Amino acid sequence: MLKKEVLDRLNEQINLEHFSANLYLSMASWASAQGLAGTAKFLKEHSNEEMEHMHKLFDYVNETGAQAVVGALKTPPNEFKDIKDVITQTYKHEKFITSKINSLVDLTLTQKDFATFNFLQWYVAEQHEEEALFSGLIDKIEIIGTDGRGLHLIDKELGTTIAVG
Ligand code: OFO
Repeated sequence: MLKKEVLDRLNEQINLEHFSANLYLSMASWASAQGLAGTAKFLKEHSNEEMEHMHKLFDYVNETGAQAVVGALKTPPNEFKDIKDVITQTYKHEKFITSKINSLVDLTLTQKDFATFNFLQWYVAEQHEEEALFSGLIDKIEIIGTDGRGLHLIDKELGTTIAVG
């Protein structure tokens, strides 16, 4: 049985993953409106991955016999400066999610909840992959540049980039 502190934080994480899905969906919509079809495809796929992360947590909580809570979501931003701004914000958001996962893992250790600790290892590995992906994309954008041909190349590259997770 889950301890209340752990359950509350798992439910908070469900909400955060759900928000991440909406954030990337909003970014995909912005990209589509700018004519950046590859970027829109990549971000929409990434949004779907976040929904899976949310469902994985949701199922885990319910499997323990506790009740997963689906909470309210704040509206994600829908205006962005340019493609670099989008990917930079994504990287920043993932670093925030990593800090939330890490503190949740820490809580499971202090609460001696080793089953949840074990379950969360998938998220620890996932966050490492996502941070590496987005930081690598920022490096590419900086090398290629975002003027005319550069923007076209980045959009093409994103269209073939597989969302991790
Ligand atoms: Fe973006 O990763 Fe979920 O957890």
